[in-house]
Amino acid sequence: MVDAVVNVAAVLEAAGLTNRHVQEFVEHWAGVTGASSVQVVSAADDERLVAEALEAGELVPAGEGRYYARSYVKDTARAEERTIVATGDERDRGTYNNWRPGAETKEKLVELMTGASAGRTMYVIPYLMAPAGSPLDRYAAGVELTDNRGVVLQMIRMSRVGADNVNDLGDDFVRGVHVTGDLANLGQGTPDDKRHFVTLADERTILHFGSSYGGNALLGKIAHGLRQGSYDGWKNGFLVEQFMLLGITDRQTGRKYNIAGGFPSASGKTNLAMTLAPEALGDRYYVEFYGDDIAWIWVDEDGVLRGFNPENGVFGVAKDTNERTNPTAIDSIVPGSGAIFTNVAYNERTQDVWWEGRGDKPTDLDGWLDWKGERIADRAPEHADDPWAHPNSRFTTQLANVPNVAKDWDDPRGVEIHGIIFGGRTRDREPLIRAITDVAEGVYDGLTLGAEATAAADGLEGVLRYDPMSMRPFLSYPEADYAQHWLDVIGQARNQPIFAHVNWFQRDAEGRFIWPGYRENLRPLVWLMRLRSGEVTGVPSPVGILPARDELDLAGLDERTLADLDTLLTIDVERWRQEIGYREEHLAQFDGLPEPIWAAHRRVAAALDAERE
Ligand code: GTP
Ligand code: SPV
Ligand code: MN
Repeated sequence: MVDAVVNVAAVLEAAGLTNRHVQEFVEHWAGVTGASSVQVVSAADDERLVAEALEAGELVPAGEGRYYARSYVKDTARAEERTIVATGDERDRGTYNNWRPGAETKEKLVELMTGASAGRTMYVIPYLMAPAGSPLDRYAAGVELTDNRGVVLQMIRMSRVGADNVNDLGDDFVRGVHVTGDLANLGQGTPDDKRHFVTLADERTILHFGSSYGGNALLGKIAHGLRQGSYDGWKNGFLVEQFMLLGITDRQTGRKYNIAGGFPSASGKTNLAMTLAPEALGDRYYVEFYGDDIAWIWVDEDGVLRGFNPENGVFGVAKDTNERTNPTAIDSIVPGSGAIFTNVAYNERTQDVWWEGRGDKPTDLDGWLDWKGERIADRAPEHADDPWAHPNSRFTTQLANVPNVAKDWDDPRGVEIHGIIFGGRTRDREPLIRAITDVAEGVYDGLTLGAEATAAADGLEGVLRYDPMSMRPFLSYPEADYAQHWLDVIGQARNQPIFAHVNWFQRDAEGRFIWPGYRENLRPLVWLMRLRSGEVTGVPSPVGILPARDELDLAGLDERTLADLDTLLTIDVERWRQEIGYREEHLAQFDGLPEPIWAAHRRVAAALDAERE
């Protein structure tokens, strides 16, 4: 034990990790987990670690400079019911955060982690979840300890990794410990489920046990970038949200608008941020990618609402990604990109990868393995139609590979935010877009975002639920405080953003999406920019301003979409009145919800009643 302690400090020193607090942290957890060695990593170690992972069979090549990994079959998505926010203050208990008392939760995790990395290397990942030099830097640095090499490779792609990020910070860094555990023996989904994904928010400590899946294992991303971040933001005056962030430039007017937007997991953030303008609109507009999953948002010293993407990469959903739906994504995962694919189908002969919606299904089955590693050619007849890829299979690639990444994506000052949108998978009720100019109504709209959950969370696909601002799985404090915090932060901004609710997922009676989505989503966003700058006026409705049909640029839309346009651009008042009842029940769960939110609710309800009369 004494020897190990001496060694840890020496190993860290040798790797240039000189922060004494980090050294103590690593020593402590190396002792608890029983790791046999300690290794500090930086982005420069990627090539070596990839080679080691290939050698160990943890990765296989997917063509030149691209890789494939398969995960344990019961470890393919976030496990929301196993995710806990723990603090020492009972008042932090919220409806969605599975709050537990900090001290006993920590004890439980220490018990689970004790000796659980025996014989393994403990990798020390010093990281920053921000462009270096930002005003929020002091909340963005962390050190993840993990016993999993694959997690290191993902972290190198998704965050900025290197000892310099933490050397000068003293005690001001998030402590993260990830122990994979014996995945085949964790009782996933049983009453004796050993998985625990804990954020000790008031200690700025994250302890995750029992998974190697992204959202459960890349502690910089979800646990720090969203859960710890939102707690720190609440205490320190900024917002941390599961938002994409994009810029749209209108070359004709020279105006540029930056839009942030919350869509629940696997509901279109990556695709929207990567979108290209529809071909039919020529080269008038172009979209720049800032972020696809997380935005940290604050009001600067001039009173300007700004935001940045704290990530360094994209962990994107593979399903339905192809040259037509998202050519930008396809270009960002080409051979040589260093991309890592997880749980897609893999051809061990040709090293090709494939997923549902990639294009035509390969007809020559030779060499193809499904996401479980089973030979597709040998499938029993009753499994012939099973998906080849897991619905939550993903690709990981660095932002630098994304063709439309903004020139200033790395600017520590972030960008001004002009619009905030919410949307999700809502098969009816929600029109294509409705704009909201009042801040409290905009915040109310985010809080009542109702949509279908997706395969990004285990066992929840298709469940209709409220997902406030798309933060339900990541909220680390109570909703009433969250609502107030939103009102406070946005209230300070002198450039009040315009809000909007969008829906790309309206369906007809046969279940077909009536809006073509993807690149075409730029059309309603262009309308929103034009509304904000007074170029169009829209049509008022009880739930916001809708586009008049001729205010949308319809060039090149197909006949079928044009025929459905009236459905897309109108609201069903009766259906909405019913929704108001559900919302009332939903919001009533949250003690102390700010009065302006209730007032917004009552205004919308009254406007709907008036419309009916
Ligand atoms: P997370 O990374 O889980 O937070 O998800 P995300 O919100 O970034 O979702 P993403 O953009 O990766 O999309 C998830 C799924 O929705 C993919 O299968 C997309 O192909 C599909 N999708 C995205 N945009 C659209 C759209 O406009 N229309 C339709 N029909 N599907 C879409
Ligand atoms: C999500 O589930 O919302 C994701 C993927 O963005 S993960 O990073 O795994 O949480
Ligand atoms: Mn997400």
